[in-house]
Amino acid sequence: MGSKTPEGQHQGPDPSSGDPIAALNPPKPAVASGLLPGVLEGQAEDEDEDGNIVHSAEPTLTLADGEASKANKKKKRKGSKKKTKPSQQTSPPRVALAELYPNEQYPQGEIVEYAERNLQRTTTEEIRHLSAVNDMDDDFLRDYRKAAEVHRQVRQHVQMIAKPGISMTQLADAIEDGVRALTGHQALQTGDALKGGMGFPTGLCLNNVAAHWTPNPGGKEVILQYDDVLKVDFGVHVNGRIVDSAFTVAPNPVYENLLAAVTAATDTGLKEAGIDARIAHISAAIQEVMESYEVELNGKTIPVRAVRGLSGHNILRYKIHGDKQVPFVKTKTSQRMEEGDVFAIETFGTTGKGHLQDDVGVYGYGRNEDTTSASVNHAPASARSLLKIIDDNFGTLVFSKRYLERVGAKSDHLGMKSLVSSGVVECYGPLVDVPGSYVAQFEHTVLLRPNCEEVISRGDDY
Ligand SMILES: [Co+2]
Repeated sequence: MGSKTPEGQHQGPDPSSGDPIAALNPPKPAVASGLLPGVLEGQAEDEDEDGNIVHSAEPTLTLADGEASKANKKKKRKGSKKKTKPSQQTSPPRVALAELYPNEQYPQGEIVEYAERNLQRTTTEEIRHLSAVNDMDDDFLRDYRKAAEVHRQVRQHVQMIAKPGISMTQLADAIEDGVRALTGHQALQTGDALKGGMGFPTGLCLNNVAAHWTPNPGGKEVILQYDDVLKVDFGVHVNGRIVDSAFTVAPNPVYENLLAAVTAATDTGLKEAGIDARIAHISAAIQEVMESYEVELNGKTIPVRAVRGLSGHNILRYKIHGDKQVPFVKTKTSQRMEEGDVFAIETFGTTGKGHLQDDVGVYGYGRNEDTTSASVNHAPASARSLLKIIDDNFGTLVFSKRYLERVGAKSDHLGMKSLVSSGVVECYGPLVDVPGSYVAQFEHTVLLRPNCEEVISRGDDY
């Protein structure tokens, strides 16, 4: 989910806020986030011939029609340690990850070594100490890796069914049903959605709609066409650890260069990310790569532009947008990435103007954590009851009308207007480039661990 770039203001939480939710993201010194690189206690990891760490046994995919699976093609581990053989994922995906990985050793993401300047942070003693003081421990990595594996397994299915003729509601259902089954949280009982499941409203944005569109209950059905460019942006969270990752589907190969531009731009952002990395430098590098591409559409050569008005962002616990932003265009900022940060590195490229406008419609709602329930003491009863539903089920997670209906509230709840106008709840709407333009997006979540960067959402697909 892209972070809307604020105009001339610094966006971020107020660390002095007395809200209980803020206690989940305590201000921390710029120190450690994770564990030692390599083998964690009790964790089975293998190395291939080149010394690279490879994934633990991956579950194979069982297709309903009995077709052979491609999911285990890159299995190359030479196991000597005893492991429980995981059972198989189904298509559509419905087997909970807890069942596939009974020992909770979820595959790690792509490990990227830092440049030399960080090599001094290597004594295990020091790292153990830093990990301990930082609320980022075994549980943190386990939850993040689980959420990432759910994302990979669900998107594998989505990529299979995202063909011309499918509706946006069918795609959203496929994503949301898959994520809920695999995290093991159906989000039907009060509070269950806070334990695991959707990290934010499922984004399904077509063509010039860059971000923040989702099918709403009762809305007009939208069908994927051969010439469409569809951004699929969804989040999975486990205990508030949100994986934010997106890809673009374009059935017509004429958009190949547009997709190549955003893939290369996002990979550049990931490569440049690191402890102490200057965000201004990363943004400039992203823009340079993105704008070196051009697309030919209807015999016309169109330069790919990096989109303004959206940014990559850091992610906090239960909070998709933290206080740091990574624009896709050269920007003056002295902000740096820090050890322990989690970043969503995403880029958007367009054949249009690159400047986004707000469009009508609702993508989702999110609790403003700087306000307390006291701010609605004088609000209508309907607003107060809705706020209780929101706090009990979503906390500071951004949610859609579909998610609200799932917990039994009306999607056009009477109290919502009052909560939005009083600033207790923020409302997010679609962001669009000029009509006739095409926007593409790729996005990964990366953990800046003490000794390495872990691109947690990396898969065989992207
Ligand atoms: Co995002």
